[in-house]
Amino acid sequence: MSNWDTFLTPYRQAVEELKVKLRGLREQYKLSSKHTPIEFVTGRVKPVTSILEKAKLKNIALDELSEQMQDIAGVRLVCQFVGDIDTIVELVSSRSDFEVVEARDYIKTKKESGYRSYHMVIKYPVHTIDGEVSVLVEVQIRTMAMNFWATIEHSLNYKYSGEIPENIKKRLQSASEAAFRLDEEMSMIRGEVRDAQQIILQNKENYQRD
Ligand code: 0O2
Repeated sequence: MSNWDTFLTPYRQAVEELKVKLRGLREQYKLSSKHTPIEFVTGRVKPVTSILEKAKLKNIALDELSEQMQDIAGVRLVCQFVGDIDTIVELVSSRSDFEVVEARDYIKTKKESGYRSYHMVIKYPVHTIDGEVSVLVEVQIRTMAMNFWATIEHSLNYKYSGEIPENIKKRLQSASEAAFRLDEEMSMIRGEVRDAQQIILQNKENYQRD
């Protein structure tokens, strides 16, 4: 096993455990008659090449990675409505199995790129054969519209190695505003959408029972 494998093992475990726990919340909401604020959950451990690139860019010494790089482990919670984000923030904040150490609200204050998302950094305890180790995990919470935008922008950043041409940057900023308006519009008809989803869910259950 390489040193990187040893270093990343608790991060991998944290991501796997958190995915199970957060998906469990979604299942509980689905079983109740309440609207689920969690549409889907994903998670990843940053690849070593990206860790090294970010460390270089941010001047982080390799022996300080665990304290200074907060997103080596990341989980993402994607929801339907902007209002769901507050519910998820409350759910995450009220847990006793980890501690929230920081929060960054890129929805109230979007990034220059047009990026919107709510980030929380948590200290998550992992039980290893050598005892308990706490690792930092970045929890990103965003709507499907914000996620669509961020995914496209991330691919373009990759394609242009972080140097997206000015005209495409402008388009992305205007697409970010369009995504924001879509979120606003959907929030206005949230009640209608929820009723429709409830009916669809009930019909599915009937279909399964027949
Ligand atoms: P990856 O591939 O997702 O791992 P910084 O990296 O300077 O923006 P910091 O302090 O590391 O800032 O933390 P922050 O702001 O919470 O951002 C970390 C992660 O948020 C990023 O990880 C992205 O996942 C996401 N993010 C932040 N800004 C943007 C943006 O403008 N566009 C998109 N698409 N995502 C963003 P990484 O390391 O960039 O990459």
